[in-house]
Amino acid sequence: MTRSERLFEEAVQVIPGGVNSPVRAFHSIGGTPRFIKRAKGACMYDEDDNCYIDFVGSWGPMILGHSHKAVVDAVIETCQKGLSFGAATAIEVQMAELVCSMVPSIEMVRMVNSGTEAVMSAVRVARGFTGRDKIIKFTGCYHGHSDGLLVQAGSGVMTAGVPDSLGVPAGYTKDTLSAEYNHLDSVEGHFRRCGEEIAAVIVEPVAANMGVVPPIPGFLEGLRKLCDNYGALLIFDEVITGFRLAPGGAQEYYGVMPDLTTLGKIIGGGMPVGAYGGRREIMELAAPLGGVYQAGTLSGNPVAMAAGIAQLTLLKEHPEYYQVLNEKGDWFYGQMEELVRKKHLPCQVSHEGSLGCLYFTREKVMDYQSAKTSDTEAFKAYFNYMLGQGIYLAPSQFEAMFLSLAHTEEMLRNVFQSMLTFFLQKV
Ligand code: HOZ
Repeated sequence: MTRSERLFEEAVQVIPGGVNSPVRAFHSIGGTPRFIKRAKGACMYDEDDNCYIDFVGSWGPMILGHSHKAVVDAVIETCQKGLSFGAATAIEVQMAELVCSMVPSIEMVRMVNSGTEAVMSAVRVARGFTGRDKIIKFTGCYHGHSDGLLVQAGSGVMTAGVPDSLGVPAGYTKDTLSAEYNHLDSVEGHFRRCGEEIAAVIVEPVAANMGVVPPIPGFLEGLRKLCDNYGALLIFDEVITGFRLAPGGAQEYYGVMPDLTTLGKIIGGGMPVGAYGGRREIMELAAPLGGVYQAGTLSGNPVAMAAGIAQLTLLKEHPEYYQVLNEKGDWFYGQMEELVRKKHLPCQVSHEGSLGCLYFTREKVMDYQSAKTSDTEAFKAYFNYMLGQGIYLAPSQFEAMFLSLAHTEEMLRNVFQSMLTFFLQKV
């Protein structure tokens, strides 16, 4: 029995499903989750000392690679001064200034502890600002696990076998309207029916919780226009795209400005952080300035701020990193596309910048319905083969692959070789 197997046996006795977040339980791909002991650069090591090239990167934050020296040093130095004060600190001001200087539409920002919290708070501010209750979200987009947003969500909900979560009272979701990603007409329909009641549209600018689905040209622009026409706010959930596609996230990359932006783990460089920000007049509604209440003892925690500032500062000072990262993505996913085309594989490669997904379907993936045509059994075989080759992919068909600056060309060529071998053997 391996150490991971033994740990999992112990874990299931005391943690629901043996994990603290469902997707990592490996339910949809079978087998035992690997228990990770340490990571450096693009590599992770499990408790049995197996080494994996990691394409999860803590679900996004590891843009510089794991355990980057600047980030680790900043954390150690800050820890020595105290872990949490529950009082204002200079480092929070530094972080807020950094975020406002990088993300084009953010004039004011509030730190929280996770993406879930960021979205929950942004939606509350949007409702407070507009005096309206309804929000529109997209099927297959995931915005964390707050009650009102667990409606036809992506990520683990897509493989949990239930469309929505138990335990969410109907009253909490009655104001959540679902539309189809990349289908402006479905959004327009809601606005025509009840435009005066809609506070906000929330969207992942690149849907990255049903695999990876980039917006078709005109989709984000169309959302902006519809929101403007009906006096609703546009919220970009940039928990995955923020500081990844460009220094200013998807809004800079696509040139479409939201009213509010939510940010998550990336802003903490791997520490538990989230944030929401946007136009000054909207953000001034957050307590204590305005009447929208939101608070948290650990919000703006100095250690988390130090890690985030170290990573964001490097990204800001080196805009060329984005060229490197995005070119790496274009090359790597381009090679995969070429393989699929040449060998007539029953697959689609969907990607944007360093984010990508190999879907096991012949249908072009552009929304939830097409993503769901994937053969999850085929993905399961692929995942397990790759894991056996020392390649750690997200353990679900409906999650993204994340490249980092630490992935070398040699590593990517090896991954590509393993893919080739898998398809030659199995398909
Ligand atoms: N919600 C994450 C995937 N989109 C997974 C989080 C985790 O297991 O850490």
